[in-house]
Amino acid sequence: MMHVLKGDITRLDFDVIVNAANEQLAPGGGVCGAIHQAAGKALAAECWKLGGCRTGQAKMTHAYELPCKAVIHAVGPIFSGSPKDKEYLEAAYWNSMVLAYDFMTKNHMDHLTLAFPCISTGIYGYPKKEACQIATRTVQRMYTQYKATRHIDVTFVCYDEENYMLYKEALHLR
Ligand code: AR6
Repeated sequence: MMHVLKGDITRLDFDVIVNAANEQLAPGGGVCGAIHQAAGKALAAECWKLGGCRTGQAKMTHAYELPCKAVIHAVGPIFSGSPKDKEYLEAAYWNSMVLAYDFMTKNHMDHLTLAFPCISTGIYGYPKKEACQIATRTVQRMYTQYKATRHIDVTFVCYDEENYMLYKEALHLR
């Protein structure tokens, strides 16, 4: 199932939250800055050891002082207008789901709650409507293709009203 929530992703006691990270996995601004701030300095230290993450890829860390169990750092594209943008944004969502599924399997969980921010739609400038379509379609494609991932409950956590309205519409919640 896919859900939508308006608010601050760092406050959620979900199993796993996703961070809209950069290729250096450095604590930046936006949701990334908020996640690092709430997790404490140990998160940046672990991220630093991972040696970066390419656009479209994702890596998992501990959650430290955050209320969730783990964090997936997914790097979305910096919007440029090239067809590659869509490919990279899809990959960021897809690869995050793969990691979440691995986490669920490794920890013998039969159900997992996963929260996504609206990756790339802030500092990276991705048009929000297109990004919302890509995010919801990619998760739906994952559910259809890999039936096992149905046990991952995905919540899109929107910080701004525009994204919140877009996701409600995309998920037919209005
Ligand atoms: N909870 C949920 N969503 C949030 C929060 C929050 N606490 N704060 C902001 N957002 P952005 P990007 C929303 O800029 O575009 C960072 O410096 C925000 O409204 O955080 O992928 C990284 O280190 C927007 O809709 O991420 C990278 O360098 C969404 O999160 C770069 O920015 C994403 O906005 C990544 O840029």
